[in-house]
Amino acid sequence: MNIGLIGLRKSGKTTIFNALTGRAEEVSEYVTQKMEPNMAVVDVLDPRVTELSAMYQPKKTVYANIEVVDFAGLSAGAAEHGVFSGEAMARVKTTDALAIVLRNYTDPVVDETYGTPNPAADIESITTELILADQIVAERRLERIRSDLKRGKKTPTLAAEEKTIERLVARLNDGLPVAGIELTEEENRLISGFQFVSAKPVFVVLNSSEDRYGKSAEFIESLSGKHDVVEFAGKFEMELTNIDDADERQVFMDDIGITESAISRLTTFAYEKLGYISFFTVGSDEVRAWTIRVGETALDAAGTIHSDLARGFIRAEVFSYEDVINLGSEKAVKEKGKFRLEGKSYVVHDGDILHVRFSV
Ligand SMILES: Nc1nc2c(ncn2[C@@H]2O[C@H](COP(=O)(O)OP(=O)(O)OP(=O)(O)O)[C@@H](O)[C@H]2O)c(=O)[nH]1
Ligand SMILES: [Mg+2]
Repeated sequence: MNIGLIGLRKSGKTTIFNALTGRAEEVSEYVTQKMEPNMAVVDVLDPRVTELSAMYQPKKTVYANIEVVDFAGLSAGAAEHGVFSGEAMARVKTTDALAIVLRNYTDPVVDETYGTPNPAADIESITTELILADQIVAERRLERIRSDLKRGKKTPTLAAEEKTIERLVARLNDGLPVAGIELTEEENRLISGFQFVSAKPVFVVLNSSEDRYGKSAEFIESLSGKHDVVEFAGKFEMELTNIDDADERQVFMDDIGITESAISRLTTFAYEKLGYISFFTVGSDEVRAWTIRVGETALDAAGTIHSDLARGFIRAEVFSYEDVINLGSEKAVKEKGKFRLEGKSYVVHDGDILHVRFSV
């Protein structure tokens, strides 16, 4: 999974990035020139993988991972000049979801330039920028199509694309994101090349100062039905990453009511809200976690491991993490009749352990 942190300037994206990844990228209250995004890959330290690894004693244990990308800050009015620079835009397109970081801290220097924190106004302005950016792309495309049609280049595909883009433009004009529009498979294919930014799943990261942390129930409530919100005390949590001792870290966290590390809160939140689950493969060589979407099948899971496994898929042997832990061994799982053979269309559950039989 790949999550992009975006937001207005100085919302605290890099601070959050450091809190999540343990990196030490430069954070500054002053305008920075750096345009290229920071990137880091972080293991998802799923305790189930640790347990399975203790049971199977494999040569290698591989956790799932999340890639976090920290983009340069946007300014209001950015859409006109392109919300993201060329390189950043290419990166944005490869993200699975965008986390919109909102500033909920005061700082004398930052406040002087950007005003006192106003997360409600900021979410509006970011959302508007993303929609505007897509509107510009869609309208340009529409003009192009129309001029091609006029010049007699009429093909059924082009005519179909015109219709689809017209619908998108209408929706964007209404201030609504591409995400949420109902499109047929064919329509989706027609527009997939544009990779509209407002088509991406988004959620909000509220970046609160220590003294504001946990006190934004009203604001979070006001976004309900529109955006899911996860709150971080960015600066505080970034500083926590400098403390090596876990118990000591916990003391600080308890102090302001933080239950788990930033990365584990983000991970849990992202899996749940974006609809991801984990399945595992186990053996003496390797115990490994894989990430797929809710509703994906044994065949999709096989393809996630390797395209050969999907191509030559015969059956999947399936049992659950819970069963193997509760019963103590794979042998016991078999004896209790909890070991199943499933076909291609089996919908994989969170915590399933899969062994794919295949032949190519
Ligand atoms: N008090 C307080 N200061 C914060 C917090 N988060 C960030 N800051 C400060 O705000 C300034 C900007 O933080 P950055 O993380 O660099 O913000 P950014 O969004 O990455 O900024 P750009 O990339 O330039 O848009 C720094 O001086 C941080 O120390 C916070 O939660 N509390
Ligand atoms: Mg930054």
